[in-house]
Amino acid sequence: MVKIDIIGAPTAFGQPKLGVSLGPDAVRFSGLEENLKSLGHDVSDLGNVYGNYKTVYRKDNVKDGQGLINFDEVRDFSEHLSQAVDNTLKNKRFPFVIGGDHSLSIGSVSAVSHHYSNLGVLWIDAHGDINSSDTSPSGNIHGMPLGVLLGEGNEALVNINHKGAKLKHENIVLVGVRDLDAGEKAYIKKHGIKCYTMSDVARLGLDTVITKALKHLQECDGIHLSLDVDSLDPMEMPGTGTKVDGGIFLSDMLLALNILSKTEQLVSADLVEVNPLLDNRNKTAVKAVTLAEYIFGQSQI
Ligand code: Z70
Ligand code: MN
Ligand code: MN
Ligand code: MN
Repeated sequence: MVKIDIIGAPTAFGQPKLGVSLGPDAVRFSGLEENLKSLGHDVSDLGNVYGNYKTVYRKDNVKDGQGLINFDEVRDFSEHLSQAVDNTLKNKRFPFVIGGDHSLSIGSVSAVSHHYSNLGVLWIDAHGDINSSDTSPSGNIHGMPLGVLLGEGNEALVNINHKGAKLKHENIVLVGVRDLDAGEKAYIKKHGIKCYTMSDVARLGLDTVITKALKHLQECDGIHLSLDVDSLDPMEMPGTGTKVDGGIFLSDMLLALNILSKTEQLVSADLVEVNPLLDNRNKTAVKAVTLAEYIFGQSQI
């Protein structure tokens, strides 16, 4: 039995497409809380986190001096989310953060890293999200959370929740990536970051990849899962902002999550980038709930 706090993080400030701020409710309306409860977990839905701004999106996406889009809003939202995640961990509960765009992981992981001195992160995504304000070609902060958490680029983002870098390069594993920018490739190589691309997944199988990833993180005192639904194939998950063909299929992902759910190290998770306005009859949110069930130990028998 896991004591789970569902935390809605409806931020869309990290990217330009409208609709991802509706993700948490689409996932709720697809049965998230009820289904996790029926698996025997103690589940509490804390509702959505909001920052000091009147909305969680902008129609005009404004670049600041450093080329960061909606910087003030992302910083503000990240600080608020990190406080919510901090509280959940203080209460000895599992923060399960539902997005919202992937910039939210700046707030969630910053808080988790304050409670675990050697935190590992399993980042399952079509993208690396390891740009910084220095390397980003777009200025979209949802392409930068790992860079920020590693202490790169804009200092105010790096210092969210508490000062300094939150993660060690050797404590990150990327899985399912198939769309990396040139700067991201160079950064991954330079720092020797463990990265299982989609080709690795195709060759080895996702179950083997996850087993290897867990072995890589075995010394960590906690593991945070950050699961971007665009890691799955667009045929499975049409309701997301940056679709990349050649992704993971649901059956393979469920097997991998089933393996992951068995480790005692898993302490927190994000499920991000569900965009109901881009979806086909809410099927992405419905599958997101299935992913959630498997993260918390659902199996097929
Ligand atoms: C690109 C950038 C990205 C998610 C797109 C794309 C990043 N590397 N991340 N969709 N989830 O703009 O930095
Ligand atoms: Mn992402
Ligand atoms: Mn803290
Ligand atoms: Mn992505």
